[in-house]
Amino acid sequence: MELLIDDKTKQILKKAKSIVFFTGAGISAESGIPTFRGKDGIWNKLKPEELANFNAFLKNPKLVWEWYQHRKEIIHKCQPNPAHKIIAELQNKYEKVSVVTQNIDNLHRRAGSKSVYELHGNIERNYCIDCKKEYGNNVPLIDGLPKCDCGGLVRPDVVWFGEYLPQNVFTSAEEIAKKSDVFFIVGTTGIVYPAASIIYLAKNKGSYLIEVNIDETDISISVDQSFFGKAGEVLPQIFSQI
Ligand code: BV8
Ligand code: ZN
Repeated sequence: MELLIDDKTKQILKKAKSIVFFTGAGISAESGIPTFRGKDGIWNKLKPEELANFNAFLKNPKLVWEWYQHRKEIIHKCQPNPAHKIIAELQNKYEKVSVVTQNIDNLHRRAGSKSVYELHGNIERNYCIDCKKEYGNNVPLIDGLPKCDCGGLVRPDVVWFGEYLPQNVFTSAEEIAKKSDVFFIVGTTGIVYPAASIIYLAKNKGSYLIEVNIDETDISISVDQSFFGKAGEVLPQIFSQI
């Protein structure tokens, strides 16, 4: 069923110079990557406290490391979907298109997006917890443990619960959110902070907020326009009318 956009939203999107896409796990769902809190969410089976935090890693580095390798294997079998692709294509249509993502799956970059702010890191990157040496996917395993040349443990370069977000990335993401004409919120429950605070910063600075989600969320009450449907279908339909 063709989605209809009201005139006001259409005019705003036609006139926009800078658009930010704030994305969460839902934008990668149609690529085959499970979300966190949906009905098939990964947190339903596993407790984030047991896996996505530094103490869990120190307690059982092999379990946490293998969980990320498993997630990476799934991601490597997946492709960017039409939602990732249209965002990348819009870079040729608008002066400035930026992506502020909570996702660590690297799919926005694989789709061709250039200006990507990864608030929670990237599963393709790793680093030594002692000497901070950076590794790609070529991490030496000693007795099944990811080990640095210096003997330190190597961890995924992702932000775990209780950890600070990369300050430079977060500050830059806040700056572009403040300057955006339109701020899309795509596929996120908007409950993880401080990432979600960027949504309200954009709103307070006068951006036009458009939510794209299959369900209503805590954010729905604060946006100017919600489109309910799958991101891979809704985003192309929106921009085919602009
Ligand atoms: C911090 C990376 C400061 C790792 C992630 C107690 C102690 C410490 C901190 C806290 C605490 N209590 C609360 C906090 C703050 C905590 C927090 O916000 N917790 C939440 C759960 C309440 N935040 C933190 O800990 C952050 N750090 O606060 O540091 C500090 C420092 C020291 C001491 C105190 C404070 C760090 C948070 C980052 C955690 N890392 N990921 C990994 O991935 O393994 S979070 C994880 O959640 C992912 O990044 C994910 O992106 C993010 C948000 O989830 P969503 O993306 O929204 O995904 P979700 O499944 O929830 O929703 C999917 C949505 O898509 C749904 O709405 C669904 O309807 C929709 N959807 C589904 N399919 C589609 C779709 N939409 C469109 N189309 C579709 N096809
Ligand atoms: Zn090291």
